[in-house]
Amino acid sequence: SEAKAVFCVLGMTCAACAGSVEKAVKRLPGIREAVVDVLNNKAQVLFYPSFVNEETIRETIEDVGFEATLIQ
Ligand code: 9UX
Repeated sequence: SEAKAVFCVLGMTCAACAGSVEKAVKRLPGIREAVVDVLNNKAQVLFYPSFVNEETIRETIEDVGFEATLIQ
């Protein structure tokens, strides 16, 4: 079944930052949806836990160049 994770993402300063985070997360296996809000420094991700987990998603966001913390 589906799970939801919300991350605080620091360092995004324009809409293209959010776009690159969304694109990278959506490339992972097991992602249902990723929505990144640059104004509120949030990334909300729906995923299938048998394919991917919160830590892999968090590290993927960091690999794009932003500090990410799981908040929910
Ligand atoms: Mo905007 Mo973000 O020009 O990494 S893309 S600041």
